[in-house]
Amino acid sequence: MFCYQCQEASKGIGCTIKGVCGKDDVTANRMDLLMFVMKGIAVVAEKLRANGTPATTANHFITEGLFSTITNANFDVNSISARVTEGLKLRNDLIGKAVAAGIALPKLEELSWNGNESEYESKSASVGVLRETNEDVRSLKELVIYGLKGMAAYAEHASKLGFEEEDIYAFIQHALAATTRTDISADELTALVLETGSFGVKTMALLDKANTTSYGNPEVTKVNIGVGKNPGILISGHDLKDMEELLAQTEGTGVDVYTHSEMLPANYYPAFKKYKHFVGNYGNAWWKQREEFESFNGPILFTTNCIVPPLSGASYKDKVYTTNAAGYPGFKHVPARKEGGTKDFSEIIEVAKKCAAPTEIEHGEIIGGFAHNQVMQLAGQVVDAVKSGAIKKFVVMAGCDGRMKTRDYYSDFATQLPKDNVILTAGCAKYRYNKLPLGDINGIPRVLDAGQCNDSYSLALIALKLKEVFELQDINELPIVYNIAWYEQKAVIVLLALLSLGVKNIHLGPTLPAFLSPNVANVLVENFGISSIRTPEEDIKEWIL
Ligand code: FSO
Ligand code: SF4
Repeated sequence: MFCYQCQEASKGIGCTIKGVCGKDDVTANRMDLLMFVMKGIAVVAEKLRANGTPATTANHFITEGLFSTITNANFDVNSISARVTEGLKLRNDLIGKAVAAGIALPKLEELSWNGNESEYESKSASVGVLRETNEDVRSLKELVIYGLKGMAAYAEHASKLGFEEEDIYAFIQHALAATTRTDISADELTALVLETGSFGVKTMALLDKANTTSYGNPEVTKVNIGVGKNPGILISGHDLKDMEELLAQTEGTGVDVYTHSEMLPANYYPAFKKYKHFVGNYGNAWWKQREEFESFNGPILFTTNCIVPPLSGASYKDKVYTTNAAGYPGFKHVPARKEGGTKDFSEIIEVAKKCAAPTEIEHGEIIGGFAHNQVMQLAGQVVDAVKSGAIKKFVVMAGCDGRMKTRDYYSDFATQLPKDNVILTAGCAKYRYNKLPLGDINGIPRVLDAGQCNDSYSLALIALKLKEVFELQDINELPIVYNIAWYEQKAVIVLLALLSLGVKNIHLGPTLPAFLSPNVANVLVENFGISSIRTPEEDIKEWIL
């Protein structure tokens, strides 16, 4: 195996024996093969679309397939193999259609290879990331692919709510197909990276529309972090449709619902707040799950990543369920909803009824719900605070949390920030400082949480609004510092989206991606001013004071 797609890539180079995330080599290789098959599908789908006969079956196959290869989403080699088998069949069907329509197809192994399951392992060895021998081309191609993975995840969430845009699917397939080209230049690939960012903005906007149309605009909310007396179900991940159906199906059953990690922002939506048995949020970011799932006592539902493999003696491991693209060997998988139907969570509810109520691990409330609509309502107050000098700077600290000790930087940075600075956050990065007593500025909390990582879109809208109010020419003239923490590929699309909006001088940590070759990293430094982080003291001194 060779994988270097996330921030925890071994030694800052890549995982080669087993993933730091827990992914074994066979599963990693199978994912490489799935990528290879999906690239073939993308090549044919693009040709069919250009011929006026879009292959709609490819749309979801590719977005779900990409999602299943995101860090920490799926550890189940059987489910990845099943996708490979289904993908080969789909590709061959599409090739048949293209041939029948007289469409010329390129000569590519991605289109010609047909193996059965016993050959998957041997084939996967030759189709991984290192197949591209030029380090810079590989870096640019993988940067595009990781952006597409994040984009696909967001497109999937939107589609679950009935919101889809054909041009997003078309772009994903076009870009994936472009990575099979051996004649593509570094300049073309660089342009494709930026275009990926633009489509990232479009996809996040679509998901924002899907979420707010379906569940209302997030509003300022105090979220309970303590527990009630009933048994509960803990729901994690990012899929709000699953949240909706779980809340509806648990109502009146005596089973409460709690969010974990990235599902916390579900507490901010009016449509979910109405449920009395929706008690609040339990615990912290994804990487604390081994201890927090133990004390939760009830079953857990993963709607997406980030899964941490349970320890062999974990008491909760028989009570974990996955759904959508997520999977783990031994965890039960809740099947997709049938057209027009709902998912069936009855088994999880029955398991919960037999469990003890959660053990309280903390008490109190955290505040959130500062997505664009809510912040626009407070715009007058915010603008006055900036004009009076009460707020000197905004620091965007969006992105991911992770288990590495180096991420203590973010808590220290937040603690040491001058008191006239406001943190704008989104994603699970917030858990590094959302429970610190950072106070407020004239009633405006010093940590404004917009929501999930995809709600970084809200932060971009807020920045654009401020630019308009202050009549600035350039978004970079605003008193905003970007200090983004990344972990997996959704953060990659958030980063590319910000770059495509013209945001410069983003600080990225805790380390720069292993998949950036020195030359590609240089391009990002020279053209966009991207830099890494140092110590909180040094960074605050240079960026803020
Ligand atoms: Fe975090 Fe995991 Fe949302 Fe990611 S829970 S790390 S960027 O999946 O997607 O912020
Ligand atoms: Fe390693 Fe990250 Fe890949 Fe897992 S996803 S194998 S930790 S680089």
